[in-house]
Amino acid sequence: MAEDKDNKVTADYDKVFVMPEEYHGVRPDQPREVVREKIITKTKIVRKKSRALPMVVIFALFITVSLLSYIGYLTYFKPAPEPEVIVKVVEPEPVVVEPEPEPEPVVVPSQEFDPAKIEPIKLSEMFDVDVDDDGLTDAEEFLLETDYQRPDSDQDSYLDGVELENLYNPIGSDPARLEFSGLVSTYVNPTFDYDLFYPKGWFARSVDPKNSEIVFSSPMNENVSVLVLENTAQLTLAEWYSVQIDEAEANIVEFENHNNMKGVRSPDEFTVYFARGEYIYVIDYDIGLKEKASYPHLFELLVQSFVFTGQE
Ligand SMILES: [Ca+2]
Ligand SMILES: [Ca+2]
Repeated sequence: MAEDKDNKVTADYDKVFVMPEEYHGVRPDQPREVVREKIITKTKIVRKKSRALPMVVIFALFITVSLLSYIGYLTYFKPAPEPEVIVKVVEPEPVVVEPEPEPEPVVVPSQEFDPAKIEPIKLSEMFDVDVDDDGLTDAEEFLLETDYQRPDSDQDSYLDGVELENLYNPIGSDPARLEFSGLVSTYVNPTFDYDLFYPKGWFARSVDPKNSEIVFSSPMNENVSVLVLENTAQLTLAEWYSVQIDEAEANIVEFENHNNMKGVRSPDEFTVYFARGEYIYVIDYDIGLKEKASYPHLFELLVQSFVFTGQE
């Protein structure tokens, strides 16, 4: 049997009553005001306690939620570390500057003239026009009155040029020999004992009283001269030539004419040399400033017909 706070008995079932906490320490003999004051004080304490607990719980929850939130943030929203920016410093390749090649030194040709090192223009490279290609230029055929359009003017199977070179008459067989054809004259040098043929129409004259230099002039202002020089040491032609002309011996060309006279030719073929005793005989063809030789085969006529006379 128990009573509720209104002291009403409830008999239906057993009830356990506990003295409220505010009555703890209250004795029944205490005056009512004191009891009342204690109860009020304890009630306030209890209320304060009852109010403080939720605040602690809420605060704890707040802390918990905050921690969880921070952990979640770190877990899911932690910003990925920024990629390490590797700054690769590329050093520029060194620029290789090729040094400019030094200019080739300008070779100044020596002022000394060395004819042996100069390849001359040969007479055979300067022949004038030869229409019928018979070995005589047109100018020579006009002078000799051969047919400049017929290689074999006298139809004897020998070309005009071949006949003249061999001292035969190119315009007939009677006379067969050139010296009797009337196409050439014979020059005789009484001082130095030689003679030779020169073409008709040419003029022969002695430059000096001793006949040491004879000039044969052509109507084309081309001349052939025969000059006699002293050779007291009686050098051979090769020796004399190398000393006088100061050219290499190998540059001269030995030859033998139709009178079996042995001589040498200059490299340019414009000069021929013969030797006898104390003299050198120089036969020289001069075309002046002309670029073409009109009478090269007539010059050759003088050379081929040259012969020593008298006693050495
Ligand atoms: Ca001809
Ligand atoms: Ca002929």
